[in-house]
Amino acid sequence: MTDLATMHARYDRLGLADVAARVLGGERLSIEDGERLFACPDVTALGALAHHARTRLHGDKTYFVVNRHLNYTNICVNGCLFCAYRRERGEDGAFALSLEEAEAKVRATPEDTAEIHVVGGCHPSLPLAFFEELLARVKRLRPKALLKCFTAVEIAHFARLESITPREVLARLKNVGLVMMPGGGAEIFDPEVRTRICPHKLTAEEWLDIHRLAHSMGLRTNCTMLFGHLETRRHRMEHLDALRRLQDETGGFTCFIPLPFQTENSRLTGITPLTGLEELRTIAVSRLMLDNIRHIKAYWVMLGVKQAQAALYYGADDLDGTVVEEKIGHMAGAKSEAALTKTELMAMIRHCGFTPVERDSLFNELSEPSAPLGPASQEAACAS
Ligand code: V47
Ligand code: SF4
Repeated sequence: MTDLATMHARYDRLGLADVAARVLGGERLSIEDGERLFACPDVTALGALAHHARTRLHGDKTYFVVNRHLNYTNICVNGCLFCAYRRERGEDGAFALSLEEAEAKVRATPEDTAEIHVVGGCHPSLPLAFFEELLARVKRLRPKALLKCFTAVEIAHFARLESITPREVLARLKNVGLVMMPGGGAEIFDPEVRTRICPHKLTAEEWLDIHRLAHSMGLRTNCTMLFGHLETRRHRMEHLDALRRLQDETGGFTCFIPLPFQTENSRLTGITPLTGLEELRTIAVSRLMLDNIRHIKAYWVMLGVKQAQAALYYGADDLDGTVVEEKIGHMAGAKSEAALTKTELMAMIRHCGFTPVERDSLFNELSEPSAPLGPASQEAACAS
C-alpha cells in the first residue's frame, strides 16, 4: 500500500476519512468535524492531522521569545471563581506596585528582552494616567522591547473608571508604545458557563468587540481559551468558532493560547484536573479548527515543560518565553519552573527535533533558525 492509502485506511477505520481528507485538502472544518475529532479514541491519529497542519504552516520551526511578565497588582474588583491570583484591597498578600517598583523590575531585565507582558487585576482606583506613565517608563528603559499589555478585561475596566470609551483608552495607550494586547480574559464564551465562573467579567461579545476595535486601530492581539473547568467539548468548539469568525473579519489575531485550568487555591472547587491526553486533544483540535490563526502556543507555564514539548507534535508551534515572575498560573498550583532561560528553551525545542527560532511579540523572527539536534546528540541529551 502507498503511504496515502495506509493513511486513508487508518482514518477510514476511525470513521474520519472525510475529515482527514478535508484537513489534507486545506478545507475548513465545521464544529461537528471538530467534535468528531475530539471523540476519536486514537489521540495519535488526531495529533498526526494537527502536526500536518502545523508543518504545512511552519515546517519544523518552533518559536520562543525572551520576555518578562510584569504583574502590577493582584487587587481586582472582579472576583472570578477560577482565579487564585486575585486579592481584595487590604487582604493578606494583596499588592500594587508603585511606578518605581515596576521600574526596578524592568531595570533587572536583560537588555535583549524582546517583549514585556504587562497585566494585572482590575484595580478599583488606579487611573489610566498611571498606566500611561508606566508604559512610557518601560519603553524608556527597554526601547527595543515590544509592549504587550492589558487584556480586554482591563481595557473595559479603564474605560469604565475614566468614563471614556475603550477606543480612547486604546488610543492613549498606543500613544505611549502599546503594540499588542495579550489574549487573556476570553475564558469560555458560552454565557451560562461564563456566568458561573466569572459573573462580573465582561461578556463574550464585549471581549470580542474590544479585540475587533484594537485590530481596527492597527493593534495586534492574541486570544485564549480557559478549558478544563465546567465547560463541555461543544463549548470549546463554539469558542474556537467565534474566534475564527472574528479572525475572518479582521485578521488581527497573532496567536491562540489554550490555557488548561490549574485547580488549586480557587473558589471553583471539585474539579478533577484534565488528563494529559485531553489537553493534547484540545491543542490539536484548536490547530485544526483555527485555520486562519497562524500560531498556537504551548504555554509551558500551565502545561508543564514536558507536556509543552509533547504539544509541539499536536499542533503547537510556539512555547512562549523566558516569562520571569509569572504569578497567575503558579498561584493556582502550576508545577512548572518559575522561569526558563533562552538556552533551556532552545534545548527543549531541539531535543524534540524542532528548529528553535527566536521571535518578538509579533512573531518577527529575530534569529537565524538553528538546527535541531541530530539523532546522536538527542540520545545523549535523553540519557543525561
Ligand atoms: O485571563 C486565570 C487564565 C489568563 C487561571 O497573550 C488561569 O501571549 C489556568 O492570558 N488556571 C491570563 N488559567 C494569562 C494569559 C496569557 C498568558 C501567557 C501569554 C499570553 C499571551 C496570555 O490566565 C486569564 C485566565 O484566562 N487563568 N486563572 C487558572 N487557575
Ligand atoms: Fe481579576 Fe483577572 Fe483574576 Fe478575574 S482572572 S479575578 S479579572 S485578576
